[in-house]
Amino acid sequence: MFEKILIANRGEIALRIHRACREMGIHTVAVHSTADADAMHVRLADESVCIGPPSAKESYLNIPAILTAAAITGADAIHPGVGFMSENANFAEMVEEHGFVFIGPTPEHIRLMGDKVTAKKTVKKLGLPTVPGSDGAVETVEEAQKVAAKTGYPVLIKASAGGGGKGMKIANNESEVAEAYQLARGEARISFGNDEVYMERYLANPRHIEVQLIGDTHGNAIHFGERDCSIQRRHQKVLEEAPSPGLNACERVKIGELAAKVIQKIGYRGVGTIEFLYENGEFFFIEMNTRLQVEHTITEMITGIDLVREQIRVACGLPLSYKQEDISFNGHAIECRINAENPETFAPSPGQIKGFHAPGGLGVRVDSALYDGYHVPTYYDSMIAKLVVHGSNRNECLLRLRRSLEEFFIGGIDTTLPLHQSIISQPDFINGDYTIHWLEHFLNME
Ligand code: MV4
Repeated sequence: MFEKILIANRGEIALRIHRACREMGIHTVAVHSTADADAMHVRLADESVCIGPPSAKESYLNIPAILTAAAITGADAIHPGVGFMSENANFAEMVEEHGFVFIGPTPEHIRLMGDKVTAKKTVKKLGLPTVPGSDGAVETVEEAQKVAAKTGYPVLIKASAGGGGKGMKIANNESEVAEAYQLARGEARISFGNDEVYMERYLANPRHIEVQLIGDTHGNAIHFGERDCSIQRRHQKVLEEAPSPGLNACERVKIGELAAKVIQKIGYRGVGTIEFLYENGEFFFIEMNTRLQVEHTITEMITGIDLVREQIRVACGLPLSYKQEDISFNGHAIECRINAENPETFAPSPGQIKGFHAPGGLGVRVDSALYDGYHVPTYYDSMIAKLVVHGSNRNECLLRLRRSLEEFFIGGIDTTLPLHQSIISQPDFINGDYTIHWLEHFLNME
């Protein structure tokens, strides 16, 4: 096993990784910007290295500084966490070239899935249902019009290098195709430096369902069921739950086994998530994430498994500790992402924390790097805490979540705690009756 891991991240996820390391007897190295010298992830780590000024580009995204920090502290491996370097194939390659282990998939697997056209071709060939549309990249307006006529309207034009909704355009009829096609390419070129696009039938009102997976270097791959991530605003997830209130046990097992077979067949090492849109009882693959995700916590709550521990084990070349038949699903879990934002305008609300009380009790987990007196910096993501609640069924989970949100106190700044109170008291949410558009409709009505 590794003796020392450098955690190339900050905030709650750096703490989450540190905790797994501690329990495994692994020493940790924190890296931080000058703005994060007082951060909790720095305080808890065994050692820390300042890697640059506040801007993420010069610190948490600064590859030479991170590699140097790993070298001078004698780390064996680098954990990229979420965001930042976690899906950067070039970084993964450089980490390995410098003699460290990248705690994640191979650079080849990151590239394969980072390109949405090659990802879709790969999973389709291996048996996953995909959205009807173009067979790969669409090179010209004429080709786009042909594909649209065959697929039927509305169609969606998507960037191959995309994800997160950038470079995505809808065409509702033939007259809209040419313009949507050019706009999508232009946006893709500006955002990603790659203007390749592909096309799909536009699904009007789906749920966003993702399957948690892990593969090891011994040919084993298993799934941990799904999460429903439909409650989102502007492609930012707000609340996630597992299992999805929209699926039955039969659908869950079927999609989980199909997804696990894909990562087993490509020889995938590490944790990963296969994302689907789900509409009218049908699944359609959209993307694969080749990293640990923020919302892995709800899967941990219903399975009782430490996913970061398993991720570190497989990166080290050890076999998975579990077989598929060892995984059982117990109860229900919901995660609320608490952001330092105005709960109505979503304007960022950085500043000093004046009073902090986290909820507790049975089935309640708070992952956060906050403390009383801490100054939330302006430079980074606004997520400051995750409230993760487990119950023996969805109703118990909701009652416990309501109680926990009431108990949670974060003073001195605005947070999205009241937004979560409001979401979980809506009848649609209580009934599990929502899709990817529900939150934005709800916010527009208020
Ligand atoms: C779609 C779709 C409808 N039809 N694909 C948005 C970002 C990228 N991850 C995929 N996205 C979508 N792809 C087809 N064929 C609707 C979305 C979408 C979406 C997907 C997941 C979660 C939130 C979303 C919000 C708006 C649109």
